Amino acid sequence: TARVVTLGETMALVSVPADGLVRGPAPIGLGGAESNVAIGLARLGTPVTWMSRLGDDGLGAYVRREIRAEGVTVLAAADPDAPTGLMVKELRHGTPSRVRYYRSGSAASRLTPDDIPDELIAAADVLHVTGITPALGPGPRKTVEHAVEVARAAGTLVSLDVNHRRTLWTDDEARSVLTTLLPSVDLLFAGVEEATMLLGSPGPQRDESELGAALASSGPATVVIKLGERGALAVSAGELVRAEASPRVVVDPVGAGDAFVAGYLSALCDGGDVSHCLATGNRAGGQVVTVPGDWEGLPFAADLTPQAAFADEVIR
Ligand code: KDG
Repeated sequence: TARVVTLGETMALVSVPADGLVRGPAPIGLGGAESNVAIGLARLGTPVTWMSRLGDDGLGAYVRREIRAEGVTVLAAADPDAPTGLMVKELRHGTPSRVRYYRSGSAASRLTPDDIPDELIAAADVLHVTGITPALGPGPRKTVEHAVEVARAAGTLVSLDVNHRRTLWTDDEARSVLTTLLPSVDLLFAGVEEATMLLGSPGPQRDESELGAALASSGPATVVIKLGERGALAVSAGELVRAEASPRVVVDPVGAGDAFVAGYLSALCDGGDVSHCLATGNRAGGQVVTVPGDWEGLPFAADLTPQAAFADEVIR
């Protein structure tokens, strides 16, 4: 059985160069916050199931095959009436500058609670969801709310990554939906801007640890504030824990947050304390940004051993 279950939309991904013009043939890839986390967990040896809907089309078959190939259990109906979503990443000097979505009316935007077997959530240690899914439409939103309720009733830990996407919904919509979930969330991940958005403005000026503490008072036992290249902090049971990240050459920052969550959750499933979870998250996030792609650079367990941290020289 899966120790972690997650759900959300995964899209096919096309990357186009600096002038933004699509000229075939372009390589196709895939990405989705929750399947990125699932792939990260699988690579680190944590059994994980990803649930979704895909189109009954070539892109859907491709997405399904790739995620399965990474060792993730995939549970996703092939919808004959709606396509797999697509996103296009525009690159400047090889670095992503903008992501465009072609996902409205996609198969995953038609997710319903019936797509999600309750018993899988109840049997898992962790349910991980993100703020992207409820932004996709009323069905996905109900699906997240239902999954959280089932987890709650079964004693499965509920993990939520805010993952705010302003192209999908407004700050006000996000705040109203996500703050309703917060009392049922055990573990919350947010960036500084996302935390500020959730707390609502105008509000008092808060530093990053005050943001964590303020969100912790709305429900989650642990609030993790992701600080990018500066690492992360957690407010857990009233205690503040910080972990620095090591400097990295950033090639593609997209997916750093998902990698961080994968590292954190895998350490959590292994029984790690908050500071170990933060450190593992930082290391996973630091690895994924060094190569292009949302998830391709996610570490395997061997990459996170203390020896691997110093093995930067070329092996020949
Ligand atoms: O966190 C990275 C994700 O944003 C990316 O892989 C695509 O899920 C995605 C989204 O909705 O932006």
